[in-house]
Amino acid sequence: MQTIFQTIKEIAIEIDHAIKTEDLGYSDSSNSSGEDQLKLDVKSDFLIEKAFASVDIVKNLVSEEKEGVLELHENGKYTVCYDPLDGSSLADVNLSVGSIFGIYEGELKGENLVASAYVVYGPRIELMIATKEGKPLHYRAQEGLFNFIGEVTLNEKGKLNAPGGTQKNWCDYHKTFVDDLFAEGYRLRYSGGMVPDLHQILLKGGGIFSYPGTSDVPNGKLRQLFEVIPFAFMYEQAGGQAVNNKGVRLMELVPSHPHDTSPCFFGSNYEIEKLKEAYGVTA
Ligand code: AHM
Ligand code: MG
Repeated sequence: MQTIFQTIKEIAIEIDHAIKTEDLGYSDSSNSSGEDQLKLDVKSDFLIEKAFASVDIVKNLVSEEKEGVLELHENGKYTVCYDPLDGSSLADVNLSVGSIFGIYEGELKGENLVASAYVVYGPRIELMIATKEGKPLHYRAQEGLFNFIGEVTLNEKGKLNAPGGTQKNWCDYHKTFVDDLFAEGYRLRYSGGMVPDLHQILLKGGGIFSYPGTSDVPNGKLRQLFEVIPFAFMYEQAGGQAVNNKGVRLMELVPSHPHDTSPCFFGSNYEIEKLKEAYGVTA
């Protein structure tokens, strides 16, 4: 597993360099979710595939930017599911973007995720790694090397509210839930990049990030294998919770297709319990 983390560190430095130096425009292709791909999406995907091609323990790759499963090493043990450049449409306005990695052993479902990691490309490059051994580990790059900053723990309750999805298509009880948080004094923090938004909540001690199902997109936008499950694991290891609109742990998701999405809510305990009450799904 350490080989995979080391590879992610090397990938992070390369993608960061591409973001800082390459063309920010669109390519002439679209991905499996029907979204136009930026040249940087394609380049980041290429860099990740190239890097894992020499890591024998990686059996398969599943990418947000590829249709199916790519077999790398027949005798490998793990499948790495990744979003090469999440929030890439924010690169041209110079906001932070990220890469997300879920490492699975066996069938691709939440309970088979064994580790996750994400990289934030901001003013600095940061990396968070979570395994079953304990709290997420936070690193920051300096001159190409990743220095360990510390373990990350969520407080029971935070102050930040990151409400995603098109507001006019929210259901009434979701709108009431979001309004109630603001009435309690929560502050809005939503950049449009789930990596920096969820990273901020983790490092500032807590709050909630939501991307609900809406009337136009009932299963939400965020993809289970590359986005939802890796961050659900990260939040649970930090002492928080991550659930869907039924109050079910996102770690219990079983996608039927690599690009399946799910409504998702990640936060510290107070906010997620409040969410379950608002959605009428308290056990
Ligand atoms: P992407 O993988 O195509 O970049 O989309 C995922 C991103 C998330 O980072 C972010 O939370 C969400 O899309 C923002 O969507 P919206 O513009 O609907 O708020
Ligand atoms: Mg994404």
